[in-house]
This record gives sequence, C-alpha cells and structure tokens, in this order.
Amino acid sequence: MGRLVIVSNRVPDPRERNKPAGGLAVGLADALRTEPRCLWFGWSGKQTDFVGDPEPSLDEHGTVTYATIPLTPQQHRGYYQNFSNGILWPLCHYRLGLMNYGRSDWHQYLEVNRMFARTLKPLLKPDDIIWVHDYHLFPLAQALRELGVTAPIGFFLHIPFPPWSLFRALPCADALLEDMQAYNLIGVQTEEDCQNLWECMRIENETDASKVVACPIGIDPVAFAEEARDSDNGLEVKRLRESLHNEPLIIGVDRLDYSKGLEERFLGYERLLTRYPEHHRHVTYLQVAPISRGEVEEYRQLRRQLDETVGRINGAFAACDWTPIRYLTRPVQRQVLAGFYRMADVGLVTPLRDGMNLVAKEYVAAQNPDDPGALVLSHLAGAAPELGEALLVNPHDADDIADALHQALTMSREERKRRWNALNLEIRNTTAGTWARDFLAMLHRSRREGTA
Ligand code: GDG
Repeated sequence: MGRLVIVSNRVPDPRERNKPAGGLAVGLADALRTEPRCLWFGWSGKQTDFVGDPEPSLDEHGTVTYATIPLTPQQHRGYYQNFSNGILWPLCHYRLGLMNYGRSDWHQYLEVNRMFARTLKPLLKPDDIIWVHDYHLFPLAQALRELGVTAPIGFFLHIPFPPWSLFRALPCADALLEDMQAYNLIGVQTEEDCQNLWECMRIENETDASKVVACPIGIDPVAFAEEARDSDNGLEVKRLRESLHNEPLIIGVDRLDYSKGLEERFLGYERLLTRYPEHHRHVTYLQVAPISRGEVEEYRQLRRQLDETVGRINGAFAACDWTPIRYLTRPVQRQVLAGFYRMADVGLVTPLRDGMNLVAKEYVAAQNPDDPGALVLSHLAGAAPELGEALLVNPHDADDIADALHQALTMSREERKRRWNALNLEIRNTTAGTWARDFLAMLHRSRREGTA
C-alpha cells in the first residue's frame, strides 16, 4: 500500500513542544498517529528572499516525513494574508463585508498553488494517495493534474462553505469551482456545507453528488480525557483552583478571531451579570484567546475592541476581591488547558460560524464523569448538529447567552450527568481517527471505482 501524502498550507514543527493553537494541526496530529507511513508537505512558516522554486527541507519524525518550503514576502502577502485570510476566510464565514478582493492577490494565490504542485511532484511515489487540506489550496489538485499527476487526490475543507448566493460575490468563484473538479473526493464538516458546496459546483459543472461528502472531524477523546485527569494536580491548574475559592468557573478558549464571536460572548456574559445579580462576586469567566493573524488590520482592530469591552465590563462589575472576566491573550500549554476545562463548571463556545469547533469536543472529553460541567454552544458551530444535548444558543442574542449561562450555572448534577453522557457518547463515536479513516476509505473506493 502506498503512502499517505498530506498537504496543508502550514506544516507543524514536530520538535516544537508548544504546538501552535489551531484546529487543523490538532485534528490531523491525532489522526496521523495510526497511519503507517506519511509525507506531510506545506509551508514552513518561514520567509525567504530567494525567487524561484525552493527545494523542500525534509525532516523525518517517527512515521512521518515533514517536507516544507518557505514563501517569499510577496507570496506570503498575496497568497496567504490577502487572498486566503482576507478574502476566502471572511467569505466562507459568511462575512462578505470583511472581504477585500484584489485581482493581483488572486493571481498570487494561483501561482503559489502551482508552485506547491511543482515542488511536491518530485517527492511523489507511484502508489501515493494525496489528501489536501483547507481553503488555501482549493486549486492544488488541478495544478497537480496539469503536471501529469494521476494519483487519487482528496480535499478536506475545515471551515464552513457558504451558499451560492454568497459565494458568487467572489469575482473568481467560477474559476475556483472549476479547479475543484480535479479532486476525486471533497470532504466538508456538515450536511449544510455539503449542500452548499455541491450546489455551487453543480451550477458551474455537471458534478456527481457523491463527490462531496460530510465527514465531521473529531478529537482523540480518550487521550484528551487522560491528559485532563493527569493535569488536575499541575501547578497552574492548582493555582487557578485556589484562586476561585470553590466558586464556579466559566471557560472559553478560542483563537482571537472574529468568527469566534468573542465580543458577542462578552456582551452575553455582561447580560448575565445585569439580569442575574445573584452571580456577582461568585462566578468567574476565564477567556483564553491567543492572538492569531496579529499582522492583519481587522484582527488588530478586533483585539482593541475586545480589550475595551473586557475593561469596561470589569470596571463596571468588579469588586476589590472579584474580577468577573479573566482574559488571557497568550497561549496556554495544551495539558494545562485540559486541566482548566476539567475544572470549569461551564464551557462557553459561541462562534458566529465555525467549521466544526474542536474546543466544544475537548471540553466534553475533559469532564469528570461524576460531576461534569455543562456546555453552552452556538447553534451556528459545525459541532452543533452532533452535540444537541448542549445548551444551544444564538450567539447574536445576548439574552439567550445569559439565560443559558444561568441555566448551566444552576443545573442539577443529575441533569449535567444525563446531558454529558449523551455528549460524551457522541464525541467517542466520531473521533479524529474515525474521521481520517472514513475519509480515506472513501477516497480509496473512488480509486477502485475508477473515478480516480
Ligand atoms: C479550524 C476551523 C475546525 C486554542 N487556544 C489554545 C489552544 N487552542 C486549540 C484548541 C483547539 C484548537 O486550538 C482550536 O480548534 P477549533 O476547531 O476550535 O478552531 P480553529 O483553529 O479555527 O480550526 C474549525 C478546525 O479547523 C478543525 O477542522 O473545527 O472550525 O476554523 O484544539 O484547544 N491550544 C493551546 N493553547 C491555547 O491557548 N495549546
């Protein structure tokens, strides 16, 4: 059997202990543990002034060979910052107003995809199967096909896909959809994304419905639960526990991104404090929000806005011995995070749109089965269809968030256990491992059935 070749924009450094916060790396790392042999190809995260196709750097680590290339500053700006993060990211999260289209960025995006194809091709072996990840690389299969690559190529989109009525606002929508025909199989997170993408592809070309499938990503719940149990006595976890004096904790963990609905969430918490004053001086809300894409203006603005909102809420409600919101913009170590989740009485996950949201699943996995916390979850997260026993809220409605938080904080242990058992069953059924296995089995099938 041939190797699995993973291609993603960014390739994690296997030697880095403090892994960067991000769902794709977390999901894939969990899934890869069971793969016998694998090549992982993509951008190293570094920049170079060398113009021309770079030579990939190879680094073997266990069963995985990491092959990485740098980008020039111009490629980084046009392909990564402007087109991927400034155009596709807002568009796919239904935020047309934040999309800044520039034709030169589109050209740069296409050119970097072609450069990825040219530098990857010499590393490929006859029986390889290729799995491309995420919106940075929509046109990659077509670029590989143009170089004569005939291997089966699958694609997985980690973020949502909008309906045609929105997607058609992208000036190069037709060309992108046309290029995506070159994939043998395309996976998305939910049935809604599947419908949306298939309709877009069908409008442009004859597309077989079986080419686009919903294949929700998960975590490794057993390993994460163990991590949470082990970290219960860690120094930072102890410090947090002691600082709370047996009072309840709400936790939120998100990359600092406008799709995560942080401003709306803070306003929902403020509404809780306004409408349910019995929680004053008792509840603490800890928000971990590591800075992400800090070089992009929209993200800097968001950060300023959140600093202001947190300051305002704390200023209005704090007492000399109580800070209602603790707000951390530095990343927390993964194991410490697991312990924080376990300690928290409420997991608060309210994105305005999210492909899946692994934090919701991590929160469930980390709970103590005898005394689990309650999950408050946006119905617009990709995880919502699977996690129906969470308290589902509309993230745009501060009162809805406040009511759900109050319900979660006052919920009986019996009800928490009942809901958690159902949620836990769900996350144990759909894991990172089953996600990768299911997708790859479908991709192999497409080869056997001759569509590859
Ligand atoms: C994309 C899609 C989809 C966060 N802060 C810290 C930290 N994290 C970790 C979490 C979690 C991951 O980052 C975030 O995953 P999400 O799924 O919530 O979100 P995205 O990064 O936006 O991921 C998303 C995902 O891909 C997978 O397909 O679900 O919809 O947007 O694992 O724990 N980790 C550490 N410190 C932090 O401070 N160590």
